[in-house]
Amino acid sequence: MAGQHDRERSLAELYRDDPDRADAVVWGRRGALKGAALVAMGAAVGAAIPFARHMPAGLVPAALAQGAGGPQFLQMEGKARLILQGERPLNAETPEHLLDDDVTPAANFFIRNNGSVPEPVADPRAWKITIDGEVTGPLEITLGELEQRFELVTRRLQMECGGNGRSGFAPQAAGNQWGNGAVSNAEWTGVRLRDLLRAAGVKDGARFTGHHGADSHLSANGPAISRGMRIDKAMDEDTLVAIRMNGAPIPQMHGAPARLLVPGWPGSLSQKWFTRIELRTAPHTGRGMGGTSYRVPVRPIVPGSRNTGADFTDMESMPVRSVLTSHAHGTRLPAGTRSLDIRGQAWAGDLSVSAVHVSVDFGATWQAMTVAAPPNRHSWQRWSGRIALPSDGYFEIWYRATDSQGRAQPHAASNWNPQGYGANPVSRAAILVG
Ligand SMILES: Nc1nc2c(c(=O)[nH]1)N[C@H]1C(S)=C(S)[C@@H](COP(=O)(O)O)O[C@H]1N2
Ligand SMILES: [Mo]
Repeated sequence: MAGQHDRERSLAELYRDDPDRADAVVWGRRGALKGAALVAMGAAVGAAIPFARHMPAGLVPAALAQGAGGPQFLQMEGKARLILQGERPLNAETPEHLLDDDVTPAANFFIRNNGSVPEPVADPRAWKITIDGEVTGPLEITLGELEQRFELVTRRLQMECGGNGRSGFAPQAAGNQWGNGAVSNAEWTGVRLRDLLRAAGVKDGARFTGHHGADSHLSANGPAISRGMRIDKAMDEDTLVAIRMNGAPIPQMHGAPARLLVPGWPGSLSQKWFTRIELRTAPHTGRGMGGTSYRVPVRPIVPGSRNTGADFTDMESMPVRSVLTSHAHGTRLPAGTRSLDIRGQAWAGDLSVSAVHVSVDFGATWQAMTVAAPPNRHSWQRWSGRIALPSDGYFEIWYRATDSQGRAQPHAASNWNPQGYGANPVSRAAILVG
């Protein structure tokens, strides 16, 4: 007879390899975790589950929800232990607990490439940027001239991949399976894009931008990515042509010597190795525009269905989201720990964050955290608070932010789309006491 121990271990393995099946095995059709199933689940997560009575039917414990084999980590000089999402092109995500700094250090900054990273240039000051299209006087300017001619401003700006949170979608959407960590909040120094555009003379017919960079697609066939946006966003005072990150030259991986920084909108607009911006009367047609790229349904579609994206709309301001940074997912705390000071960051695209709530009883009750004001618009905001843990055992910290228009993170990712944009469900971190 297989011992209880074997059964427990195989359940943990089953959760790792096939969470859906494991779930069916544990939950059956009864919809409540009781008796032997509760014991097995407790063993699989490594502790008793004090709030099991509140655990929603079918919930895969956060402790077991990781994909087969667990994550792989990036090993790169100058970089922290980021979660590797892909090597060609190179993509890496920041674990939430490495987003604890108010200003994201270069080492902890996530990496998102659509092509190959260009070689560094010998003389950054000679790097040229072109402004053309619907302007009265096309401009070509070196970074040396740019610094002389225009006011430099410094801002803390959140930059988040349009696909951040994608792993929250069921069924799985195409692309890197980001958790919440394709986000950063560095201190950027640069020239306001609008100052540059005005210097070139914005024509009345200019409605959209098109962005260009120096990197090429892995196929060596054209640019890696070339996106554009409505001109209003280009004229926002926080949209920068950045030349410094955290007071230092921008690292090569992050777009040296100059990049666009379009805070609060999909990170793909923040062109790295930035060489040219064109103003246009019609939406840009570069790589990453149209179809289902960086576009979301206006009317929800059936999850998993095919769609050409013809009726979709370009993703603009990113939805509200929060990260827990004080405790890594899977943290073990000493037996007898009954209260815990926790903290994290929250942001909401062009909006600000009005509240963050936390639950440790699978959403039965929620507690408001303290949310700090942002140092400037488009910066993320620190949240913090103290939670009570009534006993030893397995807990999940659930955290949920609400934006300044009253929209909270939903319990499940909504508005499914083929390329997986805009998933911002309530997040969960597993905590073991004892
Ligand atoms: N030239 C260029 N710019 C780019 C990209 C790219 O592949 N090439 N990726 C975009 C995407 S999708 C994101 S999310 C951000 C990521 O910036 P990071 O790698 O500095 O974190 O850069 C954007 N700018
Ligand atoms: Mo992105």
